[in-house]
Amino acid sequence: MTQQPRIPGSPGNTGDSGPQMEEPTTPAGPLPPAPDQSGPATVSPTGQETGTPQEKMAQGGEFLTTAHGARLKDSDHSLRAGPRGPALLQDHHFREKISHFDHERIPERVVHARGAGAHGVFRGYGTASRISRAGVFAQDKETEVFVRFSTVVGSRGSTDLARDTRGFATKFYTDEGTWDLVGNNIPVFFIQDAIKFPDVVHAVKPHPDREIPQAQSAHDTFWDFVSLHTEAQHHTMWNMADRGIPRSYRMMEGFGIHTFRLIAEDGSTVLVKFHWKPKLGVHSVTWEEAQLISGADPDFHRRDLADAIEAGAFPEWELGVQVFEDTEDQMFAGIDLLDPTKIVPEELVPVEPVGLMTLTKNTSNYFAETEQVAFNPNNLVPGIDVTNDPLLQGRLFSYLDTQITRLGGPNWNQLPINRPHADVNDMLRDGMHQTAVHAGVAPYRPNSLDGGNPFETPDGDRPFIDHPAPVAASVKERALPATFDDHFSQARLFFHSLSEVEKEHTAQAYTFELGKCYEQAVRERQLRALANIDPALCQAVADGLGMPAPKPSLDVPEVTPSPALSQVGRTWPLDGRQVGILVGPKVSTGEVAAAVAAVDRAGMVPLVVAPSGGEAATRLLGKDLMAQRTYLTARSIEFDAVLVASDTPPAPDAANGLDSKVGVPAGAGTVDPRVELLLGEVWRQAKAIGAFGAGEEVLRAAGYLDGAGVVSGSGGDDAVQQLLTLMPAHRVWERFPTTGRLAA
Ligand code: HDD
Repeated sequence: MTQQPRIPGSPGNTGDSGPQMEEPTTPAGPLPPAPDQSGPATVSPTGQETGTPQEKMAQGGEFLTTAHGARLKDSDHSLRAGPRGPALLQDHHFREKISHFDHERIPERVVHARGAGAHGVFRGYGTASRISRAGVFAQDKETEVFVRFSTVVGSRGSTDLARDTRGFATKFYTDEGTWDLVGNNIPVFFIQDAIKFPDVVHAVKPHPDREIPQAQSAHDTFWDFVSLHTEAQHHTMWNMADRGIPRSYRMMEGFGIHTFRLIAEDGSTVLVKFHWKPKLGVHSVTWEEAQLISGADPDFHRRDLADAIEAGAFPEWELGVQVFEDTEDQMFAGIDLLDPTKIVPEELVPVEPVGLMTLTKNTSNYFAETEQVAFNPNNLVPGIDVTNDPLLQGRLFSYLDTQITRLGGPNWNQLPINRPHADVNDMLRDGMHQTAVHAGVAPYRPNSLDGGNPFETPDGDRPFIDHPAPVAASVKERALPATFDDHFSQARLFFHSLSEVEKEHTAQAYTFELGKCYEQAVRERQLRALANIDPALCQAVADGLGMPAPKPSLDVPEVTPSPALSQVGRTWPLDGRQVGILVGPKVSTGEVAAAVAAVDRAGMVPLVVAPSGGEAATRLLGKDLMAQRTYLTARSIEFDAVLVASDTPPAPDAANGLDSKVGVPAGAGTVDPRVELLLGEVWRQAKAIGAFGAGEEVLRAAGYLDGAGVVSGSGGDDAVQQLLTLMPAHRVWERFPTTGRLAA
């Protein structure tokens, strides 16, 4: 595990300007992409690998040119009738430059507009080969993938840490065509029928009059919708729980949500639900952290993903399936497998691992890859098929349709990031942005003029087969089966599977969100829904809102909790976690070096935090250690644990501390106020805290030394070893206050 990535030549991230870089004077070609940033595979629509590495970068040569390749002498001055005269229409370079700029933006996605992507590889375990003929599952078969994680509600420039569902969309570039698994980090959806999708999206998006609030569900229209369409209660419960504010994309589960049908070599079928299990476990931030992050580092998840990949801490997920018999009624233990608002608890049907995905490469161009990638649940390969889930059926129309507006025409499959890595011979022709130069004269079949090409695939050559699933004789009607009617018992099951701390967080989230609603009728209606899910939860939220708790209008059923749904109680690997090491005037550099080495050995990232940066930090730490942060630039949100390695200056250095003296009475306290703020936040965020040497005095003076999850060591290495006993549980859970009202 290496340290935080740094721009070559920079002194670290302390905010200092560092050595001056010389301005290049000799013409040179464009820089190649960074080692982890080679472009996406470019395979032509006829399957040919196209382009030299330079062509793939779409830029070549050492000189600035126009778009048609004429070399340019001056790009800083427009052509004018004399230095004080008007601009001339004939200035082709000006017009081309400005006009292209005017058209640089494409419509952002109507949902999932904000995202981050990465390339990787999926390796099949061979365990699914008995149930699916899809080659991607074959033992040790490696398939390139591109994954895009996203929030749902916010615009492209919104914060990563909104309370929201996260998209988890994976494109498998298989030899047999592209397979897109377009899922979320929550295993259920708001609605049961795709026809309501525009309604739920209109409800959760900002209010149409003033376009407020951005990237939030804490407003009247959202709660109006979910309290009227009670099928949304289960998904909403997951959003209000800690799952709505993940610690990292690397620490989220993913779910295909719908039930899919897998078809084996012999034609037999099973029904499956797909699960992505992160190797690092499922973790969340606290609500306070989420709010701090949204101000201090709105790119938190995006940065975390890119930094981890660049540092070589490649994120991994195991793909697994819950397998069900493909029975006529498509039910399991009373759960309708076609209802996307229901899960099947893992304790009833275990998730069987079928392969491993590793993300190994950052994008080299955000627009070309992450923005232009187009996912489509229609992208299926032989051996994987859809079911009649009414939500999935509607998605099969929407995604294909949406790309035509978003990417400007029907040829979006030809964009490098969307090109299949299998041969394509599709008879689709022309249209906006056609980049293929198709040969032949007969794009129809059968034909005699192009030698009969393309031919239909015979059975032995692995065509896609629409499984001849029987269709029950019925009448045309706008209706869902009665088995979709129970909207509350699984929300209750989820709530009762949480630990007491997680339940408290969930109650607080409901209270916060409903507290942001202005309409009393909306709050009352949502409380009535909560009463049918769990009267104690309803009471806690009603108390928070200062409203009476309604009685349940339905029988509240007994449920058997599913421990797999809680994030508390297990331990997880620490790869890529960040440990802040605070140093001050009386620092022992040898012990700090030992702490840095111990954090590094544990696969984590040490970040040394010094009173100030530049030469002052070098004077303090010597040449072999580097300060990545100062007291001023450090913030609790980027640390998973903090180690206080020495004393801190008793009073802030005015030049560096800016307004940190405000509110601190003269002579008060012996701890630098910025360090006090940091420790206070880290404490409330229930993260492990450690100290050694004079650092213990800092913790004592700040009042934390004897607290839960606070350790001290005899030296740098020992203190890190102590931290390592706490960190695998992710948080010091006992630090969160509980009221006892939700304990049952
Ligand atoms: Fe969707 C994007 C996931 C229901 C219509 N959806 C989109 C993305 C994800 C999902 C992860 C972003 C893909 C990317 O990164 O580019 N959507 C889901 C899941 C659903 C779901 C897990 C339910 C199980 N979606 C859904 C329905 C409809 C849509 C019912 C319409 C009837 N979704 C879209 C869309 C988007 C989209 C409007 C926006 C941009 C895009 O497709 O490419 O077509």
